[in-house]
Formats: sequence, structure tokens, C-alpha cells
Amino acid sequence: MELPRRTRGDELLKPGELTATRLRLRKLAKKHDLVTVIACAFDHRTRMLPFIYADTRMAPAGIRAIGSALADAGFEKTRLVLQQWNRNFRPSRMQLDGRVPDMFMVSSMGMHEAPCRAMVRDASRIDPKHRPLIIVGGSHGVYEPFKVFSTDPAQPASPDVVVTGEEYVFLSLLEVLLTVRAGNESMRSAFARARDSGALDEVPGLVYPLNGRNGVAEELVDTGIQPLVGDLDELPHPILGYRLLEPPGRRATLGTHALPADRVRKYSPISSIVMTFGCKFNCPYCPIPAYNQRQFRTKSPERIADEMHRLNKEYGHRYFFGTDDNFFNDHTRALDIIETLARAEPGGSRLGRRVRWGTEATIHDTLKMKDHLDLAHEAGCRALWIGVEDMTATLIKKGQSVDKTTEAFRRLRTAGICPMPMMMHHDAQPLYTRGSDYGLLNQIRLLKKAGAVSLQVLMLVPSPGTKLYNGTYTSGQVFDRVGGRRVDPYMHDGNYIIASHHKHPWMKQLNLMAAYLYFYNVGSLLALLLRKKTNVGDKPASMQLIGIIGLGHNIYRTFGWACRLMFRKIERLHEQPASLIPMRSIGGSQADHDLAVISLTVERSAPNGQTGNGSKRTAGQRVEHAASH
Ligand code: B12
Ligand code: SF4
Repeated sequence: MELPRRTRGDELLKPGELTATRLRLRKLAKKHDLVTVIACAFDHRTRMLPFIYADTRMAPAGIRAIGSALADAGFEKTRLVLQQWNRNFRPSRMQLDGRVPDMFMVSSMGMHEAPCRAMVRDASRIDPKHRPLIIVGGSHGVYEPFKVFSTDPAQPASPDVVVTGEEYVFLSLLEVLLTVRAGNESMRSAFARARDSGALDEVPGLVYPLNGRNGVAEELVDTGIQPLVGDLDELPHPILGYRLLEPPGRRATLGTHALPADRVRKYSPISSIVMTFGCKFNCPYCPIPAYNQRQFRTKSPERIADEMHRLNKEYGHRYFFGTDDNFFNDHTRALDIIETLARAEPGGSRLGRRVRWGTEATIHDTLKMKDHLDLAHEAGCRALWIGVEDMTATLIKKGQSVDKTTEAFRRLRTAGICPMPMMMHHDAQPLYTRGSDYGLLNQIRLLKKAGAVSLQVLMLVPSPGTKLYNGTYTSGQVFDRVGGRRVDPYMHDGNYIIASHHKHPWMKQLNLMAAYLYFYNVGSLLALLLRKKTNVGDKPASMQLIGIIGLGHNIYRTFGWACRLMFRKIERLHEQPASLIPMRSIGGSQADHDLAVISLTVERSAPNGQTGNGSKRTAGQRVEHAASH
């Protein structure tokens, strides 16, 4: 099941609404001296190809965006802690500006659920007199907010609220809280009063618990699907968030000062940058179109140029990664952006010469833009991550084929842009086929020939918020335990075989290794080093080196799992994960984020320390597959 859409015509905020909220908050901020710590949850067990470098060397945009929004409103006493860099950080020991923070927030993706919940638990140990208001946000909160609430009376720690939306939702929540907050009342107490008065129900995009006697949530109230900001120029400038980063270290506590501006680039040499959101395709394993409520949202070309220029000037950033879902989705707007970036001379020198950027696109749209790829190169574009998934379009059709992929890759290479294919492996695809292009290795050979510079191969795994989610579970495809070992959230990254109807799922695990080994190996590295330089310079050789090192991590982490799949018993799930705590909308009807609920029987028996409650779902479950972006 996908996230529901708001009423047609009401998906986007009115123009100027986010800007007006920011201005109102600036006025309110003068009366409130808030200290905030935001942590980015990161499970180090996910460190593998194809994410091995970007996962830690690119400070995530989500947490920075919320930090920027706070700083923009006037709350400069904010610190952003990345578990990627500070794995020993303990929220129970945090102090900033000599105080326990007023708010502690966690940003988390689904696969980082374990450290996210651990941080919430740890923060809840703070003496209730000083305990900060605890907020969880990020993509995990967007798709499965119920998963971060505890159902275990022995460990009842849960966040006070989950934000299921973007900056606007968070700032609206803050505005409500600061409006009711009296003097230097704690934020938790202001939150409780706002909740009890019904003021939170005016803010779509929240899920908050109503606690029972044992401290465990008895019910979750869902205020609905967020409205989206349509004009991304209304977002606070990303320059602000980088000033708030906690320096990397091994301590459990926070440093006195944030990471100095001149050291940001050392730890985050790549800067992710929001340019557009949304995609016109409708792949059944992808939650993105529904998340964006079928809208395509962009920043103006001038704003993008300004962000790149200022980030380059202030922090020295030269490499940018667009967080686009499909950058070329709207050809006119994409052309506008690349024309502006190619021409822009902020600060008196050509931006296209100072910065290098990459982003995501589809084969179909890359070919539509084929006459403008030289211009894209002039604008600084040097790499495109392309969701090819399956060159024969057997798995999914989105305008790709062997010929089209080959043509797109050749044109990109000629223009000096690296094609970075993202592939999906699935049950029906053999490792190798004779006389056809269907096999995984056959396709990788074609990609190599066509000039692919890097490779991503992920197995289709359930992904919340997608059309396929429900069926994957109900068909018994998803593993619960293998040889008694539970499939944990960190394994939902597409690198582990955790859902398969194949007779020998271990073969699928080995196929992934074989695919990477076929692409990344010393022979290919040497061949690239000896070959004469092409339009993409030495990038293919550098990617080979990263790939060879990364592959070591994949083998180390997943080989044992392959053996387990080979020899041990596989126990399967037949129902999708659902909230064990009853959820309701503010009007009492089905909650928008409780997508699984069609019929349920509540059975309040809390399983030990596990997410969820004892509700039994019998129908309408969703299952997801989403391995790719
Ligand atoms: C860039 C990116 C990556 C980069 C991340 C690098 C980095 N360090 O930043 C790389 C390539 C490494 C990556 C890898 C993976 N990714 Co990825 N990635 C993205 C992508 C394209 C952009 C993320 C981003 O920066 N967005 C821009 C920011 C501004 O938006 P945001 O993160 O959503 O944050 C906003 C809100 O969520 C909210 N928010 C965020 N944090 C907080 C915190 C609080 C307290 C509050 C109140 C609000 C809040 O406010 C923010 C501002 O609007 C998204 C898709 C997308 N378009 O968002 C997928 C996405 C995040 N990835 C996803 C997945 C699944 C993965 C992988 C598992 C691979 C896979 N199977 O697809 C791996 C995991 C790797 C790992 N070890 O973590 C999923 C996550 C789904 C989920 N349920 O959590 C997404 C959403 C794509 C999808 N399927 O829809 N990814
Ligand atoms: S997988 Fe890619 S092309 Fe398909 S809907 Fe998602 S973002 Fe669009």
C-alpha cells in the first residue's frame, strides 16, 4: 500500500505559506532560548557496496535541513550529531551550552531503526525534571511511524511525537508549542498541554502517542498526510545546517564547539543538495511518486546556483549530489537548470568550472535530453545514477531496453558524464543465460561494454509505502528468521536476501557477490589504468578501486548469511509489519499511516522489547519491494 494522497488540489501548500511560517517563528524565537540536539541514526552494519563511500562522507541532507530550519528561525543553539561520525554518542550524557537540551530529535531511515530506538531509550533515561521533548523524523517516520513506539512495559521509552513530513510540518509543530509555552516551561510540558488542548491536531504530519498506565502507548493519533511545499525556494538555505555539525570523535558527550567551517569539507567532501523532488513513473516497488503525492517540485535555477556557490565559498565544497528522484523528469525545467548553471558566474568566476555534480535520472529521460548533455557537462554534471533495473524490461518497463541503455551510456560518456547504472536482481533472473540478455552477468557485460563507470546491484526487498509491499508478505516471500536468526531492519538494504520464493535463495546471495566481482576486479582496474584516457578521465579506475575495497565488506558481511540460507531453516512471514498499537486519525477513522489496517483484532500482549503491539492484522496487508531509488 502506498501513502494516501491529500484531496486533489490540496497536496501543496499555498505559495508563501512556508515563508510566512518562518517569519512568524523568527518573532517567536526572540522570547525562547531553546537548545536542541538532533542525531542521525546510523547502523554501521549497513556499511557495504554500493553505498560504502557516500554513506559516511556526505552529511545527510535531511538532518541538515531540519538544523537549517531551526537556525533560520533564530535557534542557533542546535547541534547535529551524525552516528556515522560519532558512534559512541550517548543522548543521556549530552549537554549543550551547559544545559540538557530542550529538544532531542532523531532522523532515521528504516534500516537504521535499531540505533534510532536505542537513542530514544537512552534519552528517556534523563531525569524527568530535565528530560527533553523527544521527536523522531526522517524517512522511517514518514513510512512506518508506529515502528519507533515501544510496546514493552519493561522498556516503555518512546518518542513524544513522530514527524511524518518535511520542514513545514516540523516548523508548524514548533510554532504551536512556542505559542502555548509559558515563560521557561519545559518543552515537554508545553507539548503535553498542546496535545491535550487539541492544538496538535491542526498540524497534519504528526503521530503522537496517548500513554496508558504502564507508560506504554495505548493509542497513536495520526494527524494525517502532510501538505508539501511546492516552491522549493521557500526552504531555508542549506548553508546554515553545516555550521551545526558535531565534530567526529569517540566521545559519548558533545564537544564545546561545532565543526569549524574550514573542516567541513574534510569530513563531508560531498554535499547533497535538494534540486527537485518527484518522478512521473509509477514503478510498483517504489514509494517516491506516492510520497510526493504525484507532484514534481523544483527549486529555481538561480537558487540552485546560489546554493552551490555559497556552499563552495563558505565550506569549499566542490562535489555535489542532487537528491533528485529523476532529475530529467521535466525536460524544460531540467534544461533551465543546466543552462543557468552553465552560464552562472557568481563571485566573478564560472560556476560550472568550480563545481562538479551528479544526480539520479532514468534512461528514458536521459535520451530525451541527449542533445543537451554537453551543456549539462558545462554546467558541472559529471555523473548520472540511472535506474536501469533490468535492461530487458522484463521486471519493469520504464522506457529502457538494451539498445536504449547502450545509446544513453555512449552519449553520456561522449559528453564526459559517467553513467552509473543501478540494477535490481530478482527471483526470476538467472545469473547467466545462453543466447539472451536476461541473465545478471549478461547484463553487466553489456553495461561494461556500454561504458558503465560504477555498478549497483540490489535484490528486490520489501519497501514500505509501495504497491507491492503487501503482496510480498502475504505470499510468504519475506523471511522472518533463518536458522533462528531474526531478519533485522539493517538487513533491509537490498544487500541481503531476505525475501525470495527461489528454491535456493543462497544462490541469489552468491549471485550478488558474483555480479560485483565480475564488475569490480583487479583485471578491470589494470585494464582501465593501461587504456588511453577517455572523456571521463580517471574516474572509472577510481571507482574500480573503491569497488574492490567495498566488495571486501560485502563478502565479509553477507557470506555467512549465504551459508545460513544454504543450510538452515527459513521461517517466513505471512503478514506485513503493522502497528501493534491501535492507530486512529484525529476524527477517529483509520489513520493515514496505518496502511495495513483493514480489519484488525486488538490483542494487547506486548512481545519482549519488539516494535509493535499485539494487534492482529488479518487483511489488507501491504508488502513492499524497493531496492532502488
Ligand atoms: C541520497 C540518498 C541516499 C544516499 C545517502 C547518503 C547520505 N549520507 O545522505 C545513499 C546513496 C548512501 C543512500 C543509500 C540508501 N538508501 Co537512500 N536515498 C537517498 C535519497 C535519494 C535522498 C535523501 C535526501 O537527502 N533527501 C533530501 C532530504 C532533505 O529529505 P529527507 O532525507 O527525506 O528529509 C526530510 C524529511 O524526511 C524530514 N526529516 C528528516 N530527518 C528528520 C528528523 C526530524 C527530527 C524531523 C522532525 C524531520 C526530519 O525533513 C527533511 C527535510 O524535508 C532518498 C530519496 C529522497 N528523494 O528523499 C533515498 C532514501 C532515503 N533511501 C532509501 C533507501 C532504502 C536506501 C538504501 C537502503 C538503498 C536502497 N535499498 O534503496 C541505502 C541505505 C544505505 C545506508 N547505509 O544508509 C529510502 C529510505 C526508505 C525508508 N523507509 O527509510 C529512500 C527514502 C528512497 C525510497 N525508497 O523512497 N541513499
Ligand atoms: S524507481 Fe525511479 S523511475 Fe521508478 S518511480 Fe521510483 S524514482 Fe521513478
